[in-house]
Amino acid sequence: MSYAHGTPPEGAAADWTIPQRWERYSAAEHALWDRLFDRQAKLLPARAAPEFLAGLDVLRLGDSGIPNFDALSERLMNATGWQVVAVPGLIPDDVFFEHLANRRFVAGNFIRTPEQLDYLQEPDVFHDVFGHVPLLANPVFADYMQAYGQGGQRANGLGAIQRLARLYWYTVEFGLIQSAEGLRIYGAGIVSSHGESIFALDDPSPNRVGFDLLRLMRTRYRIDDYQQSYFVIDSFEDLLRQTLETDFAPLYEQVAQLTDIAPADVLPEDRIYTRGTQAYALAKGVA
Ligand code: HBI
Ligand code: FE
Repeated sequence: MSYAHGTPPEGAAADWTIPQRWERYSAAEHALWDRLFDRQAKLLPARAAPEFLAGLDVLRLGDSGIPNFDALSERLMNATGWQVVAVPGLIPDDVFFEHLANRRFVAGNFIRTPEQLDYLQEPDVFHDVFGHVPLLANPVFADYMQAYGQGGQRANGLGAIQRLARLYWYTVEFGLIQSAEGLRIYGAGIVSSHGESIFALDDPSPNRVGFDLLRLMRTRYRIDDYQQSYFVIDSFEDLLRQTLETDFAPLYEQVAQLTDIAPADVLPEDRIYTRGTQAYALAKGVA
């Protein structure tokens, strides 16, 4: 269910949280988590950022079954002072930002059906917990997420949420990072997707472009298929430093004066890792 506007649904608190009700998951739902987990666990050691893999270990996400948010929050609290709280689905932007600004990550408490193994429209517990929570055990990324929440609260007052949302999309959801072993994935939308975990690193179709905040905030994104461009950060320290040092208000004004960039476009000034063929997107008739 989607709750983009309005008041919290029946049974939810004023901040839109609900009890996880861990005891209500069926054996089949726990087994589906295990199946999704095992599939990604095989793929990710050679592909995901070392910081993500370390988070899986520290938080013991490999233990069988859908994680209990209370036990998970205790480990996460010890690592970086973050918690995981349950919500029924998408929540309003201002409520979402308020949680992040206070180091609370909101996670859907439901799990996809077996028919939705590879694609779903609303973030479920596997996307939210497996995809997002491991990096919250990393102190630098943990600070970045809080800074994003605080930035969201300011963007709200400046009418700039759509611009700032692009930063979340191209880093937190679909980011790539340079590592000693070459390019690695860290975005939650990639690491929680079997297909995109391969596509984002290995497919010749998408562009892979060096992170540039102004350029990124001009770039539209697609929500219905694999990305046509990915942005590569040098390190989480660099990402955090840039977002803390940048004064976003003038940046939003600058972006407003410039044209949007289409998801597949490459600019002369881009720092290009891969110039994509866009063959995948072209075959689907979208590029
Ligand atoms: N709600 N549950 C949930 N999860 C999100 O990722 C989310 C949301 N509401 C709003 C929102 N994201 C956006 O504001 C940001 O991605 C920018
Ligand atoms: Fe997400």
